[in-house]
Amino acid sequence: MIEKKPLITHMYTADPSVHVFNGKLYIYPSHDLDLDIESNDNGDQYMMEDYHAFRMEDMTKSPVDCGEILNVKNVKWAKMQMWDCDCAEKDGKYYLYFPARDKDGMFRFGVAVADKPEGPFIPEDNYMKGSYSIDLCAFKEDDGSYYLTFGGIWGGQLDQYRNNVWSKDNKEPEGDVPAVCPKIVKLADNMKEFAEDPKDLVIVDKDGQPLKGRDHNRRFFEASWLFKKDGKYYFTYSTGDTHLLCWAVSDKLHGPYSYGGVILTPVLGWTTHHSIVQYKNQWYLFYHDCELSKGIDNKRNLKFCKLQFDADGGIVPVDGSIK
Ligand code: FUB
Repeated sequence: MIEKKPLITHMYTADPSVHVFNGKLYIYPSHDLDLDIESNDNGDQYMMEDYHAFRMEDMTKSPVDCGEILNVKNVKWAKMQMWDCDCAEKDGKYYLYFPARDKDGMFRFGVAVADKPEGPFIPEDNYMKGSYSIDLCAFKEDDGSYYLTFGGIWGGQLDQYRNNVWSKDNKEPEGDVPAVCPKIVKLADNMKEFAEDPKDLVIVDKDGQPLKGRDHNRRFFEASWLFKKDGKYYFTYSTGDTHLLCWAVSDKLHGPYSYGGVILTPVLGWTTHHSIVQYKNQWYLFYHDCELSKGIDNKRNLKFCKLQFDADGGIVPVDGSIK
Protein backbone atom coordinates (compact mmCIF):
# COMPACT_ATOMS: atom_id res chain seq x y z
CA MET A 1 0.00 0.00 0.00
CA ILE A 2 1.76 3.18 -1.13
CA GLU A 3 -1.20 5.57 -0.94
CA LYS A 4 -0.65 8.34 1.64
CA LYS A 5 2.91 7.13 2.23
CA PRO A 6 6.02 9.07 1.14
CA LEU A 7 6.14 8.28 -2.57
CA ILE A 8 9.77 9.14 -3.23
CA THR A 9 12.27 8.54 -0.46
CA HIS A 10 15.73 9.02 -2.01
CA MET A 11 15.28 12.80 -2.27
CA TYR A 12 12.92 15.43 -0.92
CA THR A 13 10.10 16.36 -3.31
CA ALA A 14 7.26 18.90 -3.14
CA ASP A 15 4.69 20.81 -5.23
CA PRO A 16 3.64 17.95 -7.54
CA SER A 17 2.42 18.71 -11.06
CA VAL A 18 1.12 15.53 -12.65
CA HIS A 19 0.01 14.81 -16.22
CA VAL A 20 -0.68 11.81 -18.42
CA PHE A 21 1.63 11.78 -21.45
CA ASN A 22 1.70 8.82 -23.85
CA GLY A 23 -0.44 6.76 -21.47
CA LYS A 24 1.93 7.19 -18.51
CA LEU A 25 1.80 9.45 -15.48
CA TYR A 26 4.58 12.02 -15.29
CA ILE A 27 5.28 13.87 -12.05
CA TYR A 28 7.16 17.18 -12.07
CA PRO A 29 7.88 18.10 -8.43
CA SER A 30 10.04 20.74 -6.83
CA HIS A 31 13.28 19.25 -5.47
CA ASP A 32 13.79 20.29 -1.85
CA LEU A 33 17.44 20.21 -0.83
CA ASP A 34 18.73 18.73 2.41
CA LEU A 35 19.86 22.12 3.78
CA ASP A 36 19.54 23.48 7.29
CA ILE A 37 17.92 26.87 6.71
CA GLU A 38 15.68 28.66 9.18
CA SER A 39 12.11 29.08 7.91
CA ASN A 40 10.56 32.52 7.41
CA ASP A 41 7.40 33.97 5.81
CA ASN A 42 9.34 34.88 2.68
CA GLY A 43 10.09 31.23 1.90
CA ASP A 44 13.87 31.78 1.99
CA GLN A 45 14.19 28.17 3.14
CA TYR A 46 13.08 26.91 -0.29
CA MET A 47 16.45 27.14 -2.08
CA MET A 48 15.79 24.61 -4.82
CA GLU A 49 18.23 24.38 -7.73
CA ASP A 50 16.90 21.76 -10.12
CA TYR A 51 14.02 19.57 -11.22
CA HIS A 52 13.70 15.83 -11.71
CA ALA A 53 10.87 14.16 -13.66
CA PHE A 54 9.28 10.93 -12.42
CA ARG A 55 7.32 8.33 -14.41
CA MET A 56 4.60 6.17 -12.87
CA GLU A 57 2.61 3.52 -14.72
CA ASP A 58 1.55 1.23 -11.88
CA MET A 59 -0.11 3.02 -8.96
CA THR A 60 1.00 0.26 -6.60
CA LYS A 61 4.70 0.88 -7.30
CA SER A 62 7.02 3.81 -6.63
CA PRO A 63 7.65 6.09 -9.60
CA VAL A 64 10.84 5.89 -11.66
CA ASP A 65 13.26 8.81 -11.26
CA CYS A 66 14.06 9.91 -14.84
CA GLY A 67 16.91 12.09 -13.53
CA GLU A 68 17.61 15.80 -13.54
CA ILE A 69 15.74 17.62 -16.31
CA LEU A 70 16.79 21.23 -15.67
CA ASN A 71 19.27 23.03 -13.39
CA VAL A 72 19.30 26.70 -12.45
CA LYS A 73 22.93 26.96 -13.52
CA ASN A 74 21.78 26.53 -17.12
CA VAL A 75 19.09 29.22 -16.93
CA LYS A 76 20.74 32.49 -17.94
CA TRP A 77 18.20 34.88 -16.43
CA ALA A 78 17.58 33.03 -13.13
CA LYS A 79 19.38 33.54 -9.85
CA MET A 80 17.77 31.02 -7.49
CA GLN A 81 14.70 29.27 -6.07
CA MET A 82 13.29 26.93 -8.70
CA TRP A 83 9.80 26.58 -7.21
CA ASP A 84 6.66 24.81 -8.44
CA CYS A 85 6.87 23.95 -12.16
CA ASP A 86 4.47 22.38 -14.65
CA CYS A 87 4.70 20.74 -18.05
CA ALA A 88 2.52 20.79 -21.20
CA GLU A 89 2.71 18.85 -24.45
CA LYS A 90 1.96 20.36 -27.84
CA ASP A 91 2.66 18.77 -31.23
CA GLY A 92 5.16 16.29 -29.78
CA LYS A 93 7.19 18.90 -27.89
CA TYR A 94 7.17 19.26 -24.11
CA TYR A 95 7.25 22.68 -22.45
CA LEU A 96 8.39 23.00 -18.85
CA TYR A 97 7.22 26.21 -17.17
CA PHE A 98 9.00 27.19 -13.97
CA PRO A 99 9.29 30.18 -11.66
CA ALA A 100 12.59 31.42 -10.26
CA ARG A 101 13.97 34.67 -8.89
CA ASP A 102 15.71 36.78 -11.47
CA LYS A 103 18.91 38.72 -10.75
CA ASP A 104 16.81 41.48 -9.12
CA GLY A 105 15.08 39.03 -6.79
CA MET A 106 11.73 39.16 -8.63
CA PHE A 107 9.94 35.93 -9.45
CA ARG A 108 9.54 35.35 -13.22
CA PHE A 109 8.60 32.35 -15.35
CA GLY A 110 10.96 30.52 -17.61
CA VAL A 111 10.13 27.98 -20.28
CA ALA A 112 12.31 25.07 -21.36
CA VAL A 113 11.63 22.70 -24.26
CA ALA A 114 12.22 18.96 -24.72
CA ASP A 115 11.41 16.22 -27.22
CA LYS A 116 10.39 13.80 -24.46
CA PRO A 117 8.48 14.20 -21.19
CA GLU A 118 11.62 12.94 -19.38
CA GLY A 119 13.65 15.83 -20.84
CA PRO A 120 16.35 17.05 -20.85
CA PHE A 121 14.71 20.47 -21.17
CA ILE A 122 16.56 23.31 -22.90
CA PRO A 123 15.71 26.68 -21.36
CA GLU A 124 15.03 29.86 -23.29
CA ASP A 125 17.57 32.63 -22.72
CA ASN A 126 15.07 35.08 -21.22
CA TYR A 127 12.11 34.81 -18.91
CA MET A 128 8.59 35.09 -20.34
CA LYS A 129 7.81 38.74 -20.91
CA GLY A 130 5.09 39.98 -18.55
CA SER A 131 5.46 37.03 -16.16
CA TYR A 132 5.53 37.42 -12.39
CA SER A 133 4.90 35.54 -9.11
CA ILE A 134 4.93 31.74 -8.69
CA ASP A 135 3.06 28.42 -8.73
CA LEU A 136 1.90 27.92 -12.26
CA CYS A 137 -0.38 25.32 -13.75
CA ALA A 138 -0.46 24.57 -17.49
CA PHE A 139 -3.97 23.79 -18.76
CA LYS A 140 -5.02 22.58 -22.21
CA GLU A 141 -8.46 23.79 -23.30
CA ASP A 142 -10.67 21.56 -25.47
CA ASP A 143 -10.02 23.76 -28.53
CA GLY A 144 -6.27 23.05 -28.29
CA SER A 145 -5.30 26.41 -26.77
CA TYR A 146 -3.18 26.50 -23.62
CA TYR A 147 -3.39 28.62 -20.50
CA LEU A 148 -1.34 29.19 -17.37
CA THR A 149 -2.91 29.88 -14.02
CA PHE A 150 -0.51 31.23 -11.45
CA GLY A 151 0.19 33.26 -8.35
CA GLY A 152 1.23 33.16 -4.73
CA ILE A 153 1.12 35.87 -2.07
CA TRP A 154 3.72 36.74 0.62
CA GLY A 155 7.03 35.21 -0.59
CA GLY A 156 5.42 34.63 -3.98
CA GLN A 157 5.03 38.42 -4.44
CA LEU A 158 1.52 38.36 -5.97
CA ASP A 159 0.13 40.72 -3.30
CA GLN A 160 2.62 43.36 -4.50
CA TYR A 161 0.90 43.50 -7.91
CA ARG A 162 -2.24 45.34 -9.01
CA ASN A 163 -3.34 45.13 -12.66
CA ASN A 164 -0.08 43.31 -13.46
CA VAL A 165 2.03 46.24 -12.19
CA TRP A 166 4.39 45.83 -9.21
CA SER A 167 4.82 48.20 -6.30
CA LYS A 168 6.50 47.41 -3.00
CA ASP A 169 3.74 49.50 -1.35
CA ASN A 170 0.99 47.05 -2.34
CA LYS A 171 0.08 44.64 0.46
CA GLU A 172 -2.25 41.72 1.03
CA PRO A 173 -5.80 43.18 1.32
CA GLU A 174 -7.42 42.95 4.74
CA GLY A 175 -10.96 43.15 6.14
CA ASP A 176 -13.76 43.45 3.59
CA VAL A 177 -11.47 44.40 0.71
CA PRO A 178 -11.58 41.67 -1.99
CA ALA A 179 -8.71 39.19 -1.67
CA VAL A 180 -5.94 39.09 -4.25
CA CYS A 181 -7.02 36.94 -7.21
CA PRO A 182 -4.98 34.18 -8.84
CA LYS A 183 -4.24 34.90 -12.50
CA ILE A 184 -4.98 33.20 -15.81
CA VAL A 185 -3.22 33.92 -19.08
CA LYS A 186 -3.45 32.43 -22.57
CA LEU A 187 -0.23 31.15 -24.13
CA ALA A 188 0.81 32.13 -27.64
CA ASP A 189 0.88 29.45 -30.36
CA ASN A 190 4.65 29.06 -29.89
CA MET A 191 4.03 28.15 -26.19
CA LYS A 192 6.89 30.45 -25.17
CA GLU A 193 5.08 33.75 -24.69
CA PHE A 194 1.92 35.16 -23.17
CA ALA A 195 -0.70 35.88 -25.84
CA GLU A 196 -2.32 38.57 -23.67
CA ASP A 197 -2.08 40.31 -20.32
CA PRO A 198 -2.88 38.05 -17.33
CA LYS A 199 -6.45 38.34 -16.04
CA ASP A 200 -7.97 37.86 -12.59
CA LEU A 201 -9.50 34.47 -11.86
CA VAL A 202 -12.17 35.54 -9.40
CA ILE A 203 -13.39 33.19 -6.63
CA VAL A 204 -16.82 34.08 -5.25
CA ASP A 205 -18.91 33.01 -2.25
CA LYS A 206 -22.45 31.59 -2.41
CA ASP A 207 -23.84 35.12 -2.87
CA GLY A 208 -21.62 35.71 -5.88
CA GLN A 209 -19.36 38.13 -3.98
CA PRO A 210 -15.57 37.92 -4.38
CA LEU A 211 -13.90 36.35 -1.35
CA LYS A 212 -12.68 38.97 1.09
CA GLY A 213 -9.18 39.66 2.35
CA ARG A 214 -10.07 38.64 5.89
CA ASP A 215 -11.39 35.24 4.76
CA HIS A 216 -8.14 33.33 5.31
CA ASN A 217 -9.92 29.96 5.40
CA ARG A 218 -11.07 30.37 1.79
CA ARG A 219 -9.07 33.05 0.00
CA PHE A 220 -6.39 32.15 -2.54
CA PHE A 221 -2.82 32.05 -1.26
CA GLU A 222 -0.80 29.90 -3.73
CA ALA A 223 -0.58 26.49 -5.47
CA SER A 224 -2.95 26.91 -8.42
CA TRP A 225 -4.27 23.88 -10.31
CA LEU A 226 -6.96 23.71 -12.99
CA PHE A 227 -8.73 20.70 -14.47
CA LYS A 228 -11.97 19.94 -16.27
CA LYS A 229 -14.49 17.25 -15.37
CA ASP A 230 -17.95 16.64 -16.82
CA GLY A 231 -17.91 20.01 -18.59
CA LYS A 232 -17.01 21.99 -15.47
CA TYR A 233 -13.78 23.77 -14.68
CA TYR A 234 -12.28 23.12 -11.24
CA PHE A 235 -9.78 25.61 -9.87
CA THR A 236 -7.96 24.26 -6.81
CA TYR A 237 -5.52 26.06 -4.52
CA SER A 238 -3.92 26.47 -1.12
CA THR A 239 -5.09 28.92 1.54
CA GLY A 240 -1.49 29.18 2.80
CA ASP A 241 -1.54 30.41 6.39
CA THR A 242 -4.68 28.36 7.18
CA HIS A 243 -3.08 25.28 5.55
CA LEU A 244 -6.04 24.04 3.51
CA LEU A 245 -6.40 22.90 -0.07
CA CYS A 246 -9.70 24.15 -1.49
CA TRP A 247 -11.71 23.92 -4.70
CA ALA A 248 -13.90 26.28 -6.68
CA VAL A 249 -15.96 25.50 -9.78
CA SER A 250 -17.20 27.31 -12.88
CA ASP A 251 -18.97 26.66 -16.17
CA LYS A 252 -16.52 29.03 -17.86
CA LEU A 253 -12.76 28.89 -18.05
CA HIS A 254 -12.35 32.50 -16.99
CA GLY A 255 -14.87 32.17 -14.17
CA PRO A 256 -16.06 33.51 -11.85
CA TYR A 257 -15.41 30.38 -9.80
CA SER A 258 -17.75 29.51 -6.94
CA TYR A 259 -16.04 28.39 -3.77
CA GLY A 260 -16.86 24.69 -3.20
CA GLY A 261 -15.05 23.46 -0.10
CA VAL A 262 -11.95 21.82 1.31
CA ILE A 263 -10.02 19.14 -0.57
CA LEU A 264 -7.30 18.37 1.98
CA THR A 265 -7.15 19.15 5.69
CA PRO A 266 -3.80 20.41 7.08
CA VAL A 267 -0.76 18.21 6.63
CA LEU A 268 2.41 17.99 8.72
CA GLY A 269 4.42 21.08 7.66
CA TRP A 270 3.46 24.65 6.80
CA THR A 271 2.88 24.43 3.06
CA THR A 272 0.20 22.51 1.26
CA HIS A 273 0.30 21.99 -2.49
CA HIS A 274 -1.10 19.50 -4.97
CA SER A 275 -2.35 18.45 -8.36
CA ILE A 276 -5.36 16.43 -9.45
CA VAL A 277 -5.28 14.02 -12.36
CA GLN A 278 -7.37 11.25 -13.88
CA TYR A 279 -5.46 8.09 -14.79
CA LYS A 280 -7.01 4.83 -15.98
CA ASN A 281 -10.51 6.02 -14.98
CA GLN A 282 -9.54 6.94 -11.43
CA TRP A 283 -9.05 10.48 -10.07
CA TYR A 284 -6.00 11.03 -7.87
CA LEU A 285 -4.82 13.78 -5.55
CA PHE A 286 -1.06 14.27 -5.40
CA TYR A 287 0.17 16.41 -2.51
CA HIS A 288 3.06 16.76 -0.09
CA ASP A 289 3.74 16.77 3.62
CA CYS A 290 6.84 16.57 5.82
CA GLU A 291 6.55 13.02 7.15
CA LEU A 292 10.05 11.95 6.05
CA SER A 293 11.76 14.95 7.65
CA LYS A 294 9.41 14.88 10.68
CA GLY A 295 8.06 18.36 9.98
CA ILE A 296 10.99 20.36 8.57
CA ASP A 297 9.36 22.81 6.17
CA ASN A 298 11.98 22.82 3.44
CA LYS A 299 12.24 19.01 3.33
CA ARG A 300 8.95 17.76 1.99
CA ASN A 301 7.85 14.49 0.39
CA LEU A 302 5.19 13.69 -2.18
CA LYS A 303 2.17 11.54 -1.44
CA PHE A 304 -0.94 10.59 -3.38
CA CYS A 305 -4.37 9.10 -2.77
CA LYS A 306 -7.58 8.39 -4.65
CA LEU A 307 -9.94 11.36 -4.93
CA GLN A 308 -13.73 10.96 -4.89
CA PHE A 309 -16.47 13.25 -6.20
CA ASP A 310 -20.01 13.28 -4.83
CA ALA A 311 -23.14 13.04 -7.00
CA ASP A 312 -23.21 16.86 -7.46
CA GLY A 313 -19.59 17.02 -8.61
CA GLY A 314 -18.30 18.18 -5.23
CA ILE A 315 -14.89 16.95 -4.08
CA VAL A 316 -14.97 14.67 -1.04
CA PRO A 317 -12.41 16.04 1.46
CA VAL A 318 -9.29 14.03 2.27
CA ASP A 319 -7.75 13.82 5.74
CA GLY A 320 -4.20 15.19 5.49
CA SER A 321 -3.07 14.08 8.95
CA ILE A 322 -0.62 11.22 9.48
CA LYS A 323 -2.26 8.35 11.28
O1 FUB B 1 8.09 25.05 -2.91
C1 FUB B 1 8.15 26.43 -2.70
C2 FUB B 1 6.80 26.98 -2.40
O2 FUB B 1 6.25 26.34 -1.26
C3 FUB B 1 5.77 26.73 -3.47
O3 FUB B 1 5.91 27.58 -4.55
C4 FUB B 1 4.54 26.92 -2.68
O4 FUB B 1 3.38 26.49 -3.32
C5 FUB B 1 4.86 26.13 -1.43
O5 FUB B 1 4.62 24.77 -1.61
